Amino acid sequence: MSDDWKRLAAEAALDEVRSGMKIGIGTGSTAEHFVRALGRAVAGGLDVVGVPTSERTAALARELGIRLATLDEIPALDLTIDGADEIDPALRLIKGGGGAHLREKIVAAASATLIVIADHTKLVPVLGKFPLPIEVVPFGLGATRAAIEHVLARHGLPVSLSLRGGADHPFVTDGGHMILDAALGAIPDPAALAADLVAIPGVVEHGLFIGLAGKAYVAGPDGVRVVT
Ligand code: ABF
Repeated sequence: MSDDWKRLAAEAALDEVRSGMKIGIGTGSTAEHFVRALGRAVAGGLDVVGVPTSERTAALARELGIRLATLDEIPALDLTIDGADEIDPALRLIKGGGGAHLREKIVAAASATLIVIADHTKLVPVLGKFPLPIEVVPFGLGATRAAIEHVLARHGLPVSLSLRGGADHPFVTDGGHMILDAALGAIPDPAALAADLVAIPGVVEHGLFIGLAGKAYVAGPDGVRVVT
């Protein structure tokens, strides 16, 4: 069911795309539905150029004949369409469950707007049930981890970090970094936490997306609704 809702949301968001647009293309299973719908539209004559947010998305888009470019070639995009792990009522997001949030955030920030596609289970009153991904440089991991723990404690949040993939086989992002997932439960002040995390030298990015999403297409048992 959830996958059908993801597909419905992704297909509805295709309405936002017009010929001539430069669009960021997200990562994850919902975004994959969007890439497939976009591929069909391109085969039918829609003329767009896409900037992918991961190697995985790039490979699928290429296979489907979607014209791709980099942010070096096109530094400003009309919109980005991407999934999310959690969406709060202010359209603040947690992303990065798929490990692509660094590129996703760079591409979203280079876009006039970010449009989120999701099934309704992603809507939450307060962010934080989904573990917050924090992307870190492998060098100095122990010190960076301690600094993150210090910030979490200062915010009155649980100090519970786990290295994605485990110490023996850590998950490595497209950027060659590692991810610490923070099980927080609830994040009462996402903006303050975001600012403090990104100020730690070994932290490359975190999965809090604040002030980036302008709209969400959310699908559930009652169909697709647009949340603004
Ligand atoms: C990407 O894919 C991520 O930022 C987010 O972590 C994830 C959502 O996954 P899915 O669409 O597979 O539920 O958008």
